[in-house]
Amino acid sequence: MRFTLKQLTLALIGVLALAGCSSDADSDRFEDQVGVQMFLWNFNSIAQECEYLGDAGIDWVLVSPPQEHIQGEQWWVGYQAVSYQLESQLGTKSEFETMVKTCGDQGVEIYVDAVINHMTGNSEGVGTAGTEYAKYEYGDLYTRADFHACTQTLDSQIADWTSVAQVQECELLNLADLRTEDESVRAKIVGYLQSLVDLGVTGFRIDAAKHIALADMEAIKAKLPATIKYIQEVVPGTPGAEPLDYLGIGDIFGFDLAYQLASIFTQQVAYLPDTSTESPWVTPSNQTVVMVSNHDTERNGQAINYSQPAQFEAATALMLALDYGQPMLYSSFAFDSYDWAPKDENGRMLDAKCAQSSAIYFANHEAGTWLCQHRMNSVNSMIAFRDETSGKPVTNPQTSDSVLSFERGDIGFFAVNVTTVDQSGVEISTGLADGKYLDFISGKEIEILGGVVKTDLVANQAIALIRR
Ligand code: LAG
Ligand code: CA
Repeated sequence: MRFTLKQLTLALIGVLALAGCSSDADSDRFEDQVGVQMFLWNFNSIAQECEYLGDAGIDWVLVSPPQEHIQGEQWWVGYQAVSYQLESQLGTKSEFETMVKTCGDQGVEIYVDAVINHMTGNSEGVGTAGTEYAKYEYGDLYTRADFHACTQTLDSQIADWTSVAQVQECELLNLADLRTEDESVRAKIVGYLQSLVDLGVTGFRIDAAKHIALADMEAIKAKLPATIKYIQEVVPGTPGAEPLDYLGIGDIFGFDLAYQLASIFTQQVAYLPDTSTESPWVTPSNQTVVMVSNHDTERNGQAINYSQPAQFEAATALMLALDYGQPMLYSSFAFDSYDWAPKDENGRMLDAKCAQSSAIYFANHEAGTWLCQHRMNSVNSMIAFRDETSGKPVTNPQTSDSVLSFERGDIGFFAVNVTTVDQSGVEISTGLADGKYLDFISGKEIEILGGVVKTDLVANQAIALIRR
């Protein structure tokens, strides 16, 4: 991440200078980068938002699937690929190119959500670029022989999620499953990914990565530039295809932390998230992209979503305060049913816009509202706190019934009220030196006296202190 004058002004109204802000623009630490998933933001809207994102210290944006897909009013049509032409509900190829360039000028890189495990579940239709298709038949691109004929289950669907063979060769959600073991299929996938690299894309989210055999991922990766980054979506639960198994390819999404954050803030129990790598799905910090939620978990109840704005903001602050993984923020729209998305009559996503102050929009839950969670008040200041405390370990974790706190080396202190009940006169003992500290979130000064931090913490409030 990087600091600009504007960011500092935005985040801390100039007071950061007093705290001795240091720039770490050259930092190579994986944990120092911060991304944001701009779920279904169209390319024009992302391009416009990139100045804000760059100023906020955000390093990359994950864009939703940009390739041709089935038509429909549902949000998920993008996950049913029809061809690899860049013509989608998010915009055209030229709009995509403009976005990559505009964002690049602001120091913001583009990651693409790559749908390469499967094509459509839909039986037939016309794609968003005009390609006529039937399930297993996609013009010149793929025909029946390019898809798995899964023999393990009667209906060709994945039934046993503990069977790697089924998970990788049978159909996920009835979606035509590509024979990624075939050279010809691999070549087409490589061609698609390379075309995006040629347009300036930095990396990929590999959609449904655990449904692609490791050997196939390896072969695809081997044909692409070594500099490309991969963040693989490997949902825990299939022995033999767990997150840890895919580390040789690249990075992994940290679902586990999202689940722990949900449990902390919905059950209102303060504990320090366990990020040790002793379980088969908790991956090492320097290869794990962590999040509070993504587009699936915000709909399936496994993670906190915008319907609990205070918890969502506090969980985001906690994620940024920890030193585990590379955070990916999440930004989305309000919805009133699973399938629904804000589109025009042609099935294109409507432009996304943020209010001057994000908090206004975030409080408005009318379906179609762009929530702009990436503009939450505490995000910029927590990115600044993360920068300040880069490389300093989490130490002295403490919990009471309602408050989790810890220190970051000898300079930072973080505390959050995980409950919806205001707490006044909270006292937390600390090993940090006595003196005046700046709360990056509120911009107010807090004094540590006699080794004790004393503060009020209203419902879900966090403080992030740095010595002045
Ligand atoms: C993913 N990661 O592995 C995406 O994060 C997830 O959002 C995708 O599902 C899934 N894998 C396939 O790429 C999404 C929706 C599904 C939707 C699917 C295909 O969550 O609800 O399925 O995209 O568009 C829909 C219907 C299903 C139906 C299927 C095929 O909901 O009932 O079986 O389409 O017709
Ligand atoms: Ca597969």
